[in-house]
Amino acid sequence: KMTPKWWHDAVVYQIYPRSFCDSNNDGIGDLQGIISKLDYLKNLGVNVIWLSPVYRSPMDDNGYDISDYQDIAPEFGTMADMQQLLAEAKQRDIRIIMDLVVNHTSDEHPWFQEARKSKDNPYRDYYIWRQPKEGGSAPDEQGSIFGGSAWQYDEQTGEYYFHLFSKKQPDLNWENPKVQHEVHKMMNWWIEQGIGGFRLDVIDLIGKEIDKGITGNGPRLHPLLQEMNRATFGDKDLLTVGETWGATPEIAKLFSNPEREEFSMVFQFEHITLTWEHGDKWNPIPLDLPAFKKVLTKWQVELENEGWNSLFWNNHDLPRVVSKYGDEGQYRVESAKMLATTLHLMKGTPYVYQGEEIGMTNVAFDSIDDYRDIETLNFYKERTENGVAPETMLAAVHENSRDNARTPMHWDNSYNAGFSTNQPWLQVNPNYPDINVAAALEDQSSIFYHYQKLIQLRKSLPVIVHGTFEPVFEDHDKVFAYVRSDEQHRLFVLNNFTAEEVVLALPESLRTDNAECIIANYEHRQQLGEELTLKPYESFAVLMP
Ligand code: TEU
Ligand code: CA
Repeated sequence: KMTPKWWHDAVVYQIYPRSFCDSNNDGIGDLQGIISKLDYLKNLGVNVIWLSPVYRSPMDDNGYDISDYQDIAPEFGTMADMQQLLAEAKQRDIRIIMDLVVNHTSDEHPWFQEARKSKDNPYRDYYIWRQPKEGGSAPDEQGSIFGGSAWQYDEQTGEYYFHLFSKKQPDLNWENPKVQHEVHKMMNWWIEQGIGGFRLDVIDLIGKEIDKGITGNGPRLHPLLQEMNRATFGDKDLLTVGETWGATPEIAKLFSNPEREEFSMVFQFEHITLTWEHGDKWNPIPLDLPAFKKVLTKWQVELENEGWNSLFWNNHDLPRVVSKYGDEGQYRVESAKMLATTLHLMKGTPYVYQGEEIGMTNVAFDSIDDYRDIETLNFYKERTENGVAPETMLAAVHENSRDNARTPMHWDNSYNAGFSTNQPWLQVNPNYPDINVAAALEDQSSIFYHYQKLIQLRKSLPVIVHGTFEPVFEDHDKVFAYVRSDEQHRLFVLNNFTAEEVVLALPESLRTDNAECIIANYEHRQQLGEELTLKPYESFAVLMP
């Protein structure tokens, strides 16, 4: 059995600072904006905030390109604002997790500015340089995740540097012990500021061995992480969550098995990429529910005693969950609640992405010019130049662009959704008059209160946190159902993932006349007979007597 940790029953709320709340009306969300909404988050019930990057940055990738790890971007505020945020959050028992982006820095980071000066500069080996091939072309065919080559030629010294993301995000050379020490020192500095942990950006890329063509899950990865753990957060009781696109359950155990002393947990993306044809997000395909259930079940079962799951449907890189797996039209409220219940009652630590708790939806701007995300813009250009029809590409953008998640948060029905009185950096979703926090707070049956309830239940019912997970109706193509059990309770969770009524024959073991319904999105159920008819997107959880 696993030693209980504070983050086992925590619920994390992700803030994308640029889009959360703009306190000084320059069109960009900021730290004072976040401080002004802490009471709102307290009311929701979350006890951890994952803050997407707020460090000094030229913002080529909205802060995932850091030019000073120990300072705050002026558009977000100052270090004093950051200290105030930490203190005000602490008063409300909310911990702050910093986003640690150390696979790469900005090309405007002083390390890179030095490194590019000359081949014998002391910082040269902080990054990855290779000579051109004969004739001057890039050292190899490795592509960037944001499109084009992963190699950028640098005039000054006549060599190429390596970047898995934009050319303004050169990869750090983790084979260099100096890089390791600098990063550890910086992490310890943040720990001293009183943070609650780290979310480690694309951390499974730091063990790369590019000359062998290895980027993800390289042979040097786990030794590096164990060293990081020892040198920084290991004895500090912090929450650490690695972003690991390449993780299988086996790999996730390497990261999160407590005995190995690496991370608390990782984000895995296997359920996410099921709607990408051959792993290509610009070729979206419909959700295959049986496959989706199989993946989620596999992760629940396999990490049972040797790891810990993080539970999430969306984040700042992904489309809005209600648009993706639910119904953003007629059944928006029902389906958003169903998805919340499905996620929060599984075993693991749930993450709520800003706006998810009010059922915010994807956005569909008519013109590519209204998009801001570097990945979206790069791929739109690349694919349309290579013959994909602009309409086809725009449809894919509507489906999967990262900007779906990044439109400003809807606070109320005033101009720009109460986010800013000025033109926001990215336009608001035009549906804000209907979908906003003020409206949700006034309606006792809103999605917001459903999330609030789920978060409360996690604090009061240990079976949600530690109970075993057992799938039921495993082969059903419309419902996702499971039973969570511990010595005290048996919790049956049933979710209709479709807009259709579903008639189910319940096995004997799941029938009862007096179930205790703990949450539902239609009427509470007390009797579960032989046959059950579920309404569109109906979802409920009952404690069996
Ligand atoms: O994301 C990692 C990453 O690989 C994503 O860019 C992902 O591949 C893409 O969105 C899906 O198509 C992390 C951050 O979450 C992201 O915001 C950053 O842009 C990226 O790293 C670089 O730091
Ligand atoms: Ca601002």
